[in-house]
Amino acid sequence: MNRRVLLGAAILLMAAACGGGETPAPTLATEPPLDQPTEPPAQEGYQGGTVSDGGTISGTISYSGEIVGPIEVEVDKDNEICGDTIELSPIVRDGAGGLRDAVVRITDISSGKPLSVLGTEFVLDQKNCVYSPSVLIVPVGSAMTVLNSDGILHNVHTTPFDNAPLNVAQPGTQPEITSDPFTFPEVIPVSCDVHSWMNANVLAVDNPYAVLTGSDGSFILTEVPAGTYTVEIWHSELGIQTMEVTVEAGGTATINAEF
Ligand SMILES: [Cu+2]
Repeated sequence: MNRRVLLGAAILLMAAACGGGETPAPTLATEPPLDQPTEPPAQEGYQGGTVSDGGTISGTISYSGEIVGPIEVEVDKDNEICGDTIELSPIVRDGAGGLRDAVVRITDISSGKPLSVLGTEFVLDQKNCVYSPSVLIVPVGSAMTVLNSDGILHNVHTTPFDNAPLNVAQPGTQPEITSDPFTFPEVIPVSCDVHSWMNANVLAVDNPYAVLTGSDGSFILTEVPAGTYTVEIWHSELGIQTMEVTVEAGGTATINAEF
């Protein structure tokens, strides 16, 4: 190898080391460190705290349409636990028309009482091959515990859009499983792949102003900071109604809505 070739190779090596001829900027010891955040900025979300002079939203949700059912489903497996028939009542109301198991919730509130007022444990039980409760409200950040009180195989299957799905066999020997924590507010259907009639809904909510109507269709949301809000009324079979409600400090706003 002659001298000329060696020189050429040295120039090529230098060019490669310098990234094609660009000279890297020198790093000075006195240079201040770059102010780069190592964690993503805090997400904008609901702020829970003390509510002073809050108001109340209360009322009754009713249903005036036709009642379908109860629907009798013939049980074709696990009869010793599930029975021979299951009665499904998708819409339940009392004699005055009060609609049970509707969810009344504020959808656009950014601060108020803490999320923890919804509870600390959110449990869906499987008992005699029926989910209990049929509607479960869970705050985002919390998980759902699914119990198997039956001691037979169930397969818990959720079908969310935005949250992590759950699709897991729960044999009789496994009395309890836990979902991932919910991260987005949405309605999440739950079903069992073993027993086709088993259905429930989880309502993941991002604020604590969400409540199920009682057997007479009544509900109450307390400690609502004064303001104007969008209230959504959801029922698994009847859909959604929304309305605007203004709550005065210390006052009561009434919602009497009908499906
Ligand atoms: Cu099942």
